[in-house]
Amino acid sequence: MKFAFLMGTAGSGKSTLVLSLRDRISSSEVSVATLNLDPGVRWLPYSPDVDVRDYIDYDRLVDDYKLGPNGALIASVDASVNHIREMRDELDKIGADYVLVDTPGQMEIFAYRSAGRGIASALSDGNYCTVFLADSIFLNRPSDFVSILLLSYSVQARFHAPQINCISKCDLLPREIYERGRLWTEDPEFLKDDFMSEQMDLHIEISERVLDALLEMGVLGEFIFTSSNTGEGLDDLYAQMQRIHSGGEDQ
Ligand SMILES: Nc1nc2c(ncn2[C@@H]2O[C@H](COP(=O)(O)OP(=O)(O)O)[C@@H](O)[C@H]2O)c(=O)[nH]1
Ligand SMILES: [Mg+2]
Repeated sequence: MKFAFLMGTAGSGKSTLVLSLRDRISSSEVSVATLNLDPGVRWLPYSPDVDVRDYIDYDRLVDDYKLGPNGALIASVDASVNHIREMRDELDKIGADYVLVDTPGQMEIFAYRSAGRGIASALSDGNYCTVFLADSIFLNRPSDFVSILLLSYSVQARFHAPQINCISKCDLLPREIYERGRLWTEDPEFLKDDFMSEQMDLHIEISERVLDALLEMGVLGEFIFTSSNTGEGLDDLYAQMQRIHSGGEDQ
């Protein structure tokens, strides 16, 4: 069983991608299970095969401990560590080839708490990759894109797992921004030029060295442009998952 943990800022399209990717890669040869790890979510676009909400009662935590929404989410994610075995048993019964894991809407609650990485490695026996979704709104300005590169790197640094980076919801991008984003992701020099001119316009100097360091570390790497609406990039995303998990084979 191979796991892919989807992560990204709130609204970046994680839950929707779980649905569209599952539908794209399930076939007679490849079985896919879905796991929801967002204890506070009210509605999901798919019906998860395994659901942390069966083990954690978010509303009760709010009532019993008089917690606000964020406090209750943090307590819920921490408490889900106690149910890893049961969730894994459920997944073993299903016996899917791939498990697509949906994480809490606000990524910091999973990505930046040690419970997140603990859950990922214990559930999967270390057999997992992370899929980072950079919302396409981050292509509007070069500095927005550099900030999402930093976020992508910080997820990679926390999880130490192979990571696939995507620009999500790319169907929403005007053609011009889409094309410019492609140039940025394919050739760092374009990104650097646009970023430096923006910094000059804004009269601020963060930067050249920060961007150079990111580029040197290879953070830019490959970005797959994906859309759950049109299906763009989903085959590429699956191909990457296969490469990571088993050298290109399905099983
Ligand atoms: N146009 C477009 N909208 C999307 C896409 N993926 C998700 N959305 C919408 O973006 C919003 C947030 O998506 P959701 O999957 O809940 O994001 P999450 O918070 O990361 O799980 C919802 O209204 C989705 O319908 C996409 O590929 N294209
Ligand atoms: Mg979600």
